[in-house]
Amino acid sequence: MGYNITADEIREQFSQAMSAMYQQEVPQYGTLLELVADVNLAVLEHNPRLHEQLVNADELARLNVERHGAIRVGTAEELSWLRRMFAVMGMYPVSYYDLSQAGVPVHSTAFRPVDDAALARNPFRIFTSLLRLELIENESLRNKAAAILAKRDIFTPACRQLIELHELNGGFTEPQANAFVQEALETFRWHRHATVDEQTYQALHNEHRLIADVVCFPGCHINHLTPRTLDIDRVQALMPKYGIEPKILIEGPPRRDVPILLRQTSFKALDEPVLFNGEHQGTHTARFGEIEQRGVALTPKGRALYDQLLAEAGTGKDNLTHQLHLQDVFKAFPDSEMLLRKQDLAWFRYRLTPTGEAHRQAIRPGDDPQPLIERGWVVAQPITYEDFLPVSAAGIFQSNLGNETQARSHGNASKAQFEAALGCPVLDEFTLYQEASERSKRRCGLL
Ligand code: OOG
Ligand code: NI
Repeated sequence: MGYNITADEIREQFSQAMSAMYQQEVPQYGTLLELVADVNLAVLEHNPRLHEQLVNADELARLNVERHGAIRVGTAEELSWLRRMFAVMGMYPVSYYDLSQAGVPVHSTAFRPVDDAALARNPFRIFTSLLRLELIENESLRNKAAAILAKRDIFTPACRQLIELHELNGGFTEPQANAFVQEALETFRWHRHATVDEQTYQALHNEHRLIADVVCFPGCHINHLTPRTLDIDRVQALMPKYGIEPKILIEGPPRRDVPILLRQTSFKALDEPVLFNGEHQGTHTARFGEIEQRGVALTPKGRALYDQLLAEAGTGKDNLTHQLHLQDVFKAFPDSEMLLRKQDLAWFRYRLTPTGEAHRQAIRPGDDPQPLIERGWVVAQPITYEDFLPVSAAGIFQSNLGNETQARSHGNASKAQFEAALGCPVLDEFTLYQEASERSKRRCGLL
């Protein structure tokens, strides 16, 4: 039998199926996709140089399929099964995020592809948070939540069987892959029927809205999907025209000539009808839409400077003031590809030009790429940031909890506990970017 379906193909199929399902569930997300597609088209039309850069860096093809989503789970067992499910799609846990710094009782990782070809094909990521019941102070409520979670199964039996089959055989046939995508989708589908009565829902909700969201439903519904835009300021400005109410602040760094890391904004979570005990009507507010603009990944040195400047800037009450203030503070962050490279602030991928190929034998391991770039032998392309930012994620969480501009506290990280629940260590994002950069240097003979 031919186990001939690649992980990339399964991920691509799954990401499309999720997007189709979420457009049906939350029609505003469909509107957001249209808005982002319109803006991206306009940006490319007006900026032929950017268009060409994206084509050369293999970035344009992935732009229209690119998105991330987010889910929240309740138990270690759910998290470790998700790890196995995402592995089938070539998605691995990268980085640890402590969201308790936002007053949110979860910690998280992002499942995503890690190698160059997989990222270029479809970089679908799922930001995955695990509820930290130990942060619920009320003991009886904590026990109640744990008991409710212990009873549910967020995976279909066929889904579990297919995951085990894949682990056994190391691959899927086409019918198995199709069945897997359909079964996996069920884990993330929205259910209007809560698994608890209204009193229990309210008690958990009063402790923290997020706890009710994680505990009271039969699955871990996808809570947002996020397309990638080339101009987030424009999308933010146009949202109201499309009937979408944006969150107050765009999170992350300011607008720059060379975009760095990740800028994000979202629309507010919708009030949706739910049923308690199969009949009693109520509402639940959890699901929203988000957009992101991605820039170059930063080295540890660049990231330290980013974190420092972001902390210095603080948060603002309205977006215009906040962005102007950010731009002012971020004047301390060099804003040209050459300076970012020279000062070792960002990661780049190196390629030989045809002239460079012709002079390959003149290039020595350890050579400084800069003069070769100036001579036209080598080009350096910014490596796109594929991960998330804890302060921004905190802002996204908070905007949906109704206290967006609240001060951010220190948190209570517990990476070891998270990894124990996950069943493996998370990968280090800096190592992944460094390896990508070094692979490219080696191909050029620079290493
Ligand atoms: C996740 C929020 C974080 C992002 O893009 O930073 C996030 C959630 O609300 O579950 O998705
Ligand atoms: Ni998100």
